[in-house]
Parts: sequence; structure tokens; C-alpha cells
Amino acid sequence: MAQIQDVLLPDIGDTEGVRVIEVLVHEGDTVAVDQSLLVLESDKASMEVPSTVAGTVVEVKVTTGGSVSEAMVLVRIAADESAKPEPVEPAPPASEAAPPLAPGERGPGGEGPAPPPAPEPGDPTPEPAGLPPIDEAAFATSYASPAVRHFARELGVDLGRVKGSGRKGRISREDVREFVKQALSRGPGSATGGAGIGGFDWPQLPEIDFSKFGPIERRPLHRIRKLSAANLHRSWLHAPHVTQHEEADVTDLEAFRKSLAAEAEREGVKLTLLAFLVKALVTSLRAYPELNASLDGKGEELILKKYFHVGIAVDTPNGLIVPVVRDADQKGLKEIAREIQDLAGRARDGKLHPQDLQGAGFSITSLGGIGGTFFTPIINVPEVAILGVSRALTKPVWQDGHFVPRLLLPLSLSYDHRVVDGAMAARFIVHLSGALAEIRRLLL
Ligand code: CAO
Repeated sequence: MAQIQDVLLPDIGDTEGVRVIEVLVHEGDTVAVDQSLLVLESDKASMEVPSTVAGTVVEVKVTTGGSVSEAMVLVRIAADESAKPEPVEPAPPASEAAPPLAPGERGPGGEGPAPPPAPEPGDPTPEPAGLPPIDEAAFATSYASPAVRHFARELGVDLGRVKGSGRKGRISREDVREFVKQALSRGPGSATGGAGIGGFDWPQLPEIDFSKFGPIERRPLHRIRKLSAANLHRSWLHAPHVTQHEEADVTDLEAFRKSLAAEAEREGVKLTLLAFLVKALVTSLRAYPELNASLDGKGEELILKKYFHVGIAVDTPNGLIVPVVRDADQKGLKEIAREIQDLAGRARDGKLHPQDLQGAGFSITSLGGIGGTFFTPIINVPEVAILGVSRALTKPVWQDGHFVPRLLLPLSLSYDHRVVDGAMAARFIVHLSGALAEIRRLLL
């Protein structure tokens, strides 16, 4: 016989008397895990309560207009024992993975590939090309869950303009995506009825039928690739990028790494150069805090971050994902290496949690395991800089009157020129290069 399970009101921050504005299920309905059961509204936000059980609704204990309190039974469900857990989907980039905000909660800011922090009401919202600015009043009264609101904020979408396809005009993520798609396909500035970003308009690319020239194949882009593409494009449009290159002498670092690698391997940790880079980076970010910062929405203040959360770009079969090593200043080399290994593995297996993708203050993208020398990485706006790392090569270096072989690591620092001057960027990368050259001293 099916077991009856109670779905309780989770801890949502407001302890007492949260209003039920909509009940989405009835007795006899079949529900899946995570399916929304009801919509609540406090004085701060609205939120959906998902089912924790798959099965058939046997009793709905709440009514529209009523109020609920923490741990109260909302719905009773006869659990479907045959229900299997949903297959794990590849984790999306941070922009999509932002968790629903509990009432009163704010997005942490500095998320994975480019999502901006959830602004306070009244803050101007980033305006991607082709999208009109947000009308806060219309946004506030639009009918959407906190997760969808957060998603719309990240993309700079005015929810007041989005037509909801759900019950009673409820706006879903898909509606927001469709709105952006439509706006972008009409071209920059079209949705505003004027020019695009910064008053610019640019010519559209013509649709070309390539099959006229030879055989072709059309391959749909994976969801993650589409989302990271939108984020990268937005970052590239918003931040005036400059890239500063440098070659760091990592000869001693490499000897040090090798001396530690065997022991680390016995503990199941692959100690690559990346962990050393994270440690050196923290030192340089302490010396140049402007590079561990974000511009506020109005572009009038710099928000300096006192924490050291480093995003690591990971190449996955479905596109780029940037999980975050948190509090890198408080962790040792092996701990960082283990964490990178774990995050990269889970990114590739689609097993990252939303919180793994949030809060970076600065990101590293390393192509060192692949090859190439120097590139121009795109900043994860609202971060203000990103470090690109290429493959270290042994080269002759002129020292004390003769050439000596040294292992040189190509570094490429892209920075937002609105925040970082060329001189500061050069000082930063020279500092970082020095920290890498002296890593043994720095760590001991
Ligand atoms: N110079 C020389 N060798 C390097 C190196 C460098 N800069 N960086 C890594 N290596 C070596 C490693 O030591 C390792 O060698 P062994 O296999 O002999 O032990 C090998 O290259 C492979 O390293 P790795 O890539 O597995 O590990 P990592 O810690 O360097 O990087 C990760 C981890 C997740 C960052 C990486 O796998 C990855 O996904 N990189 C791609 C990121 C990306 O796509 N960026 C592009 C963004 S712009 O589109």
C-alpha cells in the first residue's frame, strides 16, 4: 500500500503567517518531486513550495488566502514507490543555476560566468543589448516565482514586459528565455524602440544558406553552451576589455610541485600548477584589491570583496562551466587541488550544485593542460578581471651574461578598463609573476 507522506512548509525565513496566494494542486492530482504545490507571498517576495514526494495528492491542507507557518503540513501525498529519481541533468552555468531566493534573501553576487548580483529594488539593472531597461514597478507586480525573478534580473529582463504562459499568466523561465531570444533576434535596440547598448546599433548578419556551397549538418547547441554564450556575449559587450600578457618564471615552482606531487598522489590528489596559481593569485589580490571587486549598478562605486573566492573555468563536453573555490586564502595547496579536481569532475558529470557556481570574485581559465601560448579570455562580468593561463615552456633566458633554460608560464590578464588602469594591470601581473617565482617562500 502506498505510504502517505506529508509535505511540510520548509524554513523560508519568515516564521509566521505567510499568505497562500495560489494552490496549484487538488486531491487526486499526480505530482512529481520538485513540482510546485503552492505559491506563498510574504511582504518581501513570493515563492513556490515544491513537492518533496512523487505520488498522488490525498489531501490539501491549505486554501488560497489562508496563511501558513514553518513546519506546517501543507499537502499529504500517497507516495509512488515506483517513482524513480529524475536523471541528473548537466549542471547549468551559474546564470541558470541560481537557487530560488528565499523571501528577503539576496543573490550573493559575483556568480559563475557573468551573472550580476541580485540588485536591490531601485538599483539600475544591467541592460543587455536589445533589451529595454527594467521598469521596477512593473517588475515588482509581475507574476513569477523568486527563482524566475532572479533569472530575469541576471539577464536584465523586465518581467513587466514578459507574457506568462503559465496558469493565470504566470511567467516561467522558458517565457523569459523566449523573450530574450525574440528581443535579440529582432536586433539590438529593437525592443527599446531605439539604439542598443551605449547608444550603438550594429548591422545584422545576413542569414546564409551554406548548403548552396556544399554538404552541411545542423547540430543543436546544448542548453549550457547557449547560456554560457549569452553570458559571454553580455560580458564582452559590457566591459571594455584589455588583455595584458606576461611570462612568469615557474622553474623553481615546477621543481617544488614535483617534490610534493608524489606524496599528494598517494593521498589521491593531482597537484597541478593550478593550485599554486590560486595561492599566488590570492597574494596578488590582497596587494591589488581593485581586481577582486565589482562595479555597482550605477557605475559610481567599486564593491571591494574581502573574501577570496576563485572561479575555475572547466571545459565540459556541453560547454564552459565556472565552479568556484571558496575562501582560497584559508585553504592549503592540497585542499585547493583536491577541490578543483572534485569541482571539475562534477562539472563534467553534471553534478554541480547551484552554490558551487556562485560568488566568484575573480576567475582563472587554464588551457595549460592543452597547449597554445597566450589568449584573450573574456571577463566573467561583474568580476573585473580574469587570468588566462597557457602551457609552460622551457625557453632560453638571458641571465648574468648568458642564456639559461627557464620554464616560463604564459599569463594573459583580461581586465575591465573602466575599473583597472593599464598601469595597475601591469603592476598586478608583475606582482603575480613574482609571487609564482617565489612560491616556495610564499607558502612556507
Ligand atoms: N603548463 C604545463 N603543463 C600544464 C599546465 C601548464 N600551464 N597546466 C596543466 N598542465 C599539465 C598538468 O600538470 C597535467 O599534466 P600530467 O597529466 O602530466 O600530470 C596536464 O597538463 C593536464 O592538466 P589538467 O587540465 O588535467 O589539470 P589542471 O589542474 O591544469 O586543469 C581544469 C584543470 C579543470 C582547469 C582543466 O582540466 C580545464 O578544464 N581546462 C580548460 C578550461 C577552459 O576551457 N578554458 C577556456 C575558457 S575560454 O573559452
